[in-house]
Amino acid sequence: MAISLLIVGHANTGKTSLIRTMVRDHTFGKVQNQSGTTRHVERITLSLADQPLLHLVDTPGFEDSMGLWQTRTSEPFVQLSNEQWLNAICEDPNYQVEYEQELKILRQLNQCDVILYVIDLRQKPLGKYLDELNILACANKPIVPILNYCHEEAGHRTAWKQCLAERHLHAHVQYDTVAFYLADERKLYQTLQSLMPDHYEALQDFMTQRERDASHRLTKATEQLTKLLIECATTQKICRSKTPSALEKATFEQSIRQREQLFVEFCLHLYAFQASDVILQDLPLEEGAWQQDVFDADTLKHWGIQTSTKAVTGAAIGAGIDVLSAGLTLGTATTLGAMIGAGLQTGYTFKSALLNKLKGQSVLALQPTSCIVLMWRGIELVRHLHHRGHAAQVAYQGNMAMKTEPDELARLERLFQKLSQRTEWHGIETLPTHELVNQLRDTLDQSLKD
Ligand SMILES: Nc1nc2c(ncn2[C@@H]2O[C@H](COP(=O)(O)OP(=O)(O)OP(=O)(O)O)[C@@H](O)[C@H]2O)c(=O)[nH]1
Ligand SMILES: [Mg+2]
Repeated sequence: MAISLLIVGHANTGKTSLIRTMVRDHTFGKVQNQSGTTRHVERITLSLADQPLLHLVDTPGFEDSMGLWQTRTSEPFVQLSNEQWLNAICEDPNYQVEYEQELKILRQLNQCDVILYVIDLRQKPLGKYLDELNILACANKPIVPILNYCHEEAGHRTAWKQCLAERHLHAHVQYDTVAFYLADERKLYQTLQSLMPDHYEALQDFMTQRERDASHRLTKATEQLTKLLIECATTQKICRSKTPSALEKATFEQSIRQREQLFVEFCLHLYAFQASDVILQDLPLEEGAWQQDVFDADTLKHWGIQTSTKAVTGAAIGAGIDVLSAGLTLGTATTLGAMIGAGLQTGYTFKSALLNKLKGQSVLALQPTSCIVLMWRGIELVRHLHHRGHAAQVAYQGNMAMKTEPDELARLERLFQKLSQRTEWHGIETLPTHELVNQLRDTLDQSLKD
């Protein structure tokens, strides 16, 4: 038999949000920043290996608990036991209209195993909330207080803990339904394990599965981000003149942005969110940050060519490049063209880039600094989705903070510079086993670890 959890609390404390986050389903119920959003009891089930494990029962919020609790000590109920009062008031025609919402909660009390009492920590433990606890205690069922909004500043945590302790409610759980942490969720299931020992093993397996799923999602997202970065770093667009036209630049930028958008969509699907959960601002691409000089010293070195000047440009080719593999000094562009045509071992892409340059064309490619921006956006997005509760209402717009130390920045620039030369990796399905790919993957793993 599955465990039945009754989710109760004052209106607008986040009951429906808690269920959405627990089931990772943003479509459950209706969530709104106003009281009285949930008007009816609604259920959803969490399963383990296709067997129902937990029934989560959402209820309308308490509105007038003080009035309801007063009836407990008035005629005709004062002589009754707590349990008898609960049953009697649910049936009494005099109270059906006044306490319509509250009675919907009370009618569920008999059928549940555990009550999760959701507290909005931004509110002080006022009398009306304490009366809700008094009413719930009449059912003689275990109550687990859920301290919601636990990641908000300046909550009333201490005052609440004190009030709960006075009512012998020591095993509370913090659980922010918007800023979600697996460790908080684990505490909830551990509390359930102690209350429902018959379900200990099943709850343990469930937690293990959840943790495995979370780690699997992170691995998938990291792998996809590695692919995005390699794909973008190796994207090149050959332009028809020495200076790329506005249209050529726009097309190139568009291709990078589309690739990033595909990554966002992949992550949204992976973490079971919808398109409206992430509305990224456009990738900032500065004018002029695009044109890569494929003839810079590093690029040439990669192909076994040593330049006589530090930053040789296309125009300076004629001034002299030592082709070490051939042991020759090239005097003119024509000679170089002939060398390439004759099968210089520099790889197809570089050959075509050289030839294009010689033909008065140019190449657009992503600068290492733009690759780093892309990387940070990706890391922040994955981090956000990993901790985004399924009740979150505000769309994520991206975090542009570049928290990189100068040394690390220089290392990343060198890494992306080297990656950008690996144009043979552009568009490949499976990433190669290569030191550069490992370095990139390690960088992402490290950043996503905490
Ligand atoms: N920042 C933050 N907002 C939350 C949290 N939990 C709920 N909210 C917001 O609080 C509002 C109310 O959430 P609901 O889940 O509808 O609350 P409820 O208790 O089901 O409300 P009723 O059905 O009206 O009783 C929504 O705007 C939620 O987005 C939380 O942990 N942190
Ligand atoms: Mg609700």
